[in-house]
Amino acid sequence: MEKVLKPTADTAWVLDEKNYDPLRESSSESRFAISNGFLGVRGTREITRCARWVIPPRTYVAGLFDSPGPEQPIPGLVPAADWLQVDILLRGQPLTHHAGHPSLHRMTLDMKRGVLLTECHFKAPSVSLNLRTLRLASLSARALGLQLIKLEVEDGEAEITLEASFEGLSLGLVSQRLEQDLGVWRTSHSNKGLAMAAACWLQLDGRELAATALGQFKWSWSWTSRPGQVALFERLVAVTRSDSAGLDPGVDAVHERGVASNKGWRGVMSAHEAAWAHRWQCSDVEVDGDPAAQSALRFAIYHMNSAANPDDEHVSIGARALTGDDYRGHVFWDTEIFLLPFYCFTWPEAARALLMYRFRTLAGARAKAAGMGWRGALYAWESTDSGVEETPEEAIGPDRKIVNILCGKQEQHISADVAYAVWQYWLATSDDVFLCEAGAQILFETARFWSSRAKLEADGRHHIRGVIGPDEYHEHIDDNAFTNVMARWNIRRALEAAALLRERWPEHWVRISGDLKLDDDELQQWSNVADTMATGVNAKTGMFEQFTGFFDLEDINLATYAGRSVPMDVVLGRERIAQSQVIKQADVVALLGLLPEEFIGKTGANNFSYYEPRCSHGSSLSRAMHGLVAARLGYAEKALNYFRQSAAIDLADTHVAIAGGVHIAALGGLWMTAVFGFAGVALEGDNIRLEPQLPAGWVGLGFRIQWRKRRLKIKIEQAHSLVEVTLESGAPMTLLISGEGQQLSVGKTVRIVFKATQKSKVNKLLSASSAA
Ligand code: IFM
Repeated sequence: MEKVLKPTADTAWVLDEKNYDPLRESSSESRFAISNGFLGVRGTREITRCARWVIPPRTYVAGLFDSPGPEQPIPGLVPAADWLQVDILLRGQPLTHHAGHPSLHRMTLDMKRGVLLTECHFKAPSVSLNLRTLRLASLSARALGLQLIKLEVEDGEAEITLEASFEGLSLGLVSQRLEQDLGVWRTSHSNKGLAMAAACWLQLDGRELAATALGQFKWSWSWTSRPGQVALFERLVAVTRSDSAGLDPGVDAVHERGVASNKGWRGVMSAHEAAWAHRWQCSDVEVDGDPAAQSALRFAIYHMNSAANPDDEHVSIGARALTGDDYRGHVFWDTEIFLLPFYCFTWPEAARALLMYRFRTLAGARAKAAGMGWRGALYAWESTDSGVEETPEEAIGPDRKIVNILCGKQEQHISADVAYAVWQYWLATSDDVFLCEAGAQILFETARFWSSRAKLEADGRHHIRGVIGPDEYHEHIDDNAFTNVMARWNIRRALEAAALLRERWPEHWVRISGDLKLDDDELQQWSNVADTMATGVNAKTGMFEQFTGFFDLEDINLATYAGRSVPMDVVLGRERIAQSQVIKQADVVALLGLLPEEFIGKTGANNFSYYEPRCSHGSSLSRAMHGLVAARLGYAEKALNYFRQSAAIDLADTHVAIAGGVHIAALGGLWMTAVFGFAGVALEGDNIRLEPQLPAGWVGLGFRIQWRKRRLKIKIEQAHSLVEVTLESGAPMTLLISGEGQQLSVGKTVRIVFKATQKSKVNKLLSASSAA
């Protein structure tokens, strides 16, 4: 066991925290969370679980949503019992961590292996002990959790007791069956089933010790210590969820526990490590020359690989994944816009499952649109398992006053964001089966929504009034450029999909158009709406007005508020900020990030220059999007700054405390900035291109991506402007590097000297002049 309890030696793969600071614990618990997309466990320390939590230990089960009751009607993830509870008693006194205690307290997230390790040294009167622990949520068998503890007596003799238990057995769930090592529960309102089956063992100096006491999910062992003695504790838990009232999840949990017990912890561990090795092989990004950026990317990729489950099409990834309580597990545009790119290019199976979740929640989206008087599908701004809108209508503002939240009604760009992700997935994977069976319907229903939502007015244009764009500081706005241009794009892709289906898969077209009652007249109407959509762009300058009247609002110089410690809406107040050009997060800049082709020539740079200084980055998503766009524009150093600031949100607690979970969208944005920004990977119709522009300190950048059933390994070397590409599997292809087509065939490595493009030269000049 010794070996597995030690972290990977290469520090670029580990996140370490030494000492114990109760004030920082809840942030660390988010950072150090382990997850496999089904089970998520916060990094709460195993022992001394008393009177020290800001947030109780949490084990989340994806999709286990329930509404607690009339006083809290909005559903959220119901935590499962905490299966890691351990008390170690020395002569009846529990071991506890103390702040400032000279004992060693080390917590290490071994990202390479997907395990959380702790190491502590305790010195009690006349006994000293070393304690090492490991926990994992198995990536190879998602129902399984494993906990290992090694207790080594350094010196002294004492009566030791190790008590293992489950805590919170009846919190928020109705128990149906509680046996010694099996629990079956139901959620009170949504009627979902949860089961947990556990097994524990303890070995003393290599011999199994019988438990001295047993209770409901409780095991206890006692012995007398002597120097050099080693106790090894092992706990397996199998967790299952059932969504239908008739299915007993206990049967599966017992089965999974049996399979795992037969394999033993070594078998569970090695299958889990192999699964992580595979994930890293597909998704690692190596940065040469910038260790901080390397660590940030590993952390981001670790959490993204932890967040997804390709085997469950009924769940998606919440804004804090399975790492914290904030937003109650609700799913936002964060998933489609900030995470899907990573999955499309490194784990298409996970991307597909996430999009299938949107397909399976189409009914909720249709109902929302119909309820508001429109046709088609308007996705929930905050979505759980049903697809019904779950955004709370009120919240307590920073001034302790009740604030109305309008996003659930007005932040409608979500429908275009989902459609965008569908199309990107299809372009990246050429998964025609998905397009025919699910994607096309999403495209059609969202296009139908926009075509009924946009209204033709006297100026001959279609307008979308009364929305909120990504910048949530301005409500009830008209013709938000992001929303309208994305809506137009959504409609046009739906028309393209209709034409494709008709031509290539007529039987699917007949089925879908029949089911949706979609005819040529309606397609023509969509086309008219798209062609006459108001976009707020000035045809002469290419400047987008964020929404009608934005340019007339008070222009506030944000530089004068540098160093503030609270968001700008708190500084200025809601009323004033709504009357100003101060924006919460990338809005026109987000449009530039998603649809750069809508910005001709220098207009991308011009729009960026206008909106960037007006952005207060009140959302954790904002800097990531600015980083991506800045990198694409060739402002590599500015982009790197945004990259570092985004990384600091979770790694240095710079946003607001991250006790509520990691900001998974910002983490997705780090990957996008590196791969789409600095490496310049982009989809271009039936092609994929690379346009590297690395920041000065980055000696090299290496990564793998998948594209249309092919695997590519890419290495960029700054010093020689060299790109090395190997097609590792799949059919021959052409890769565009700095605009020139390179032929790739399996096994051959192509080395190309790339030229700084005209665009990047121009932008470097612009970047230099704006810095001056
Ligand atoms: O989706 C975001 C939104 O853009 C800003 N507020 C937080 C949400 C969840 O991350």
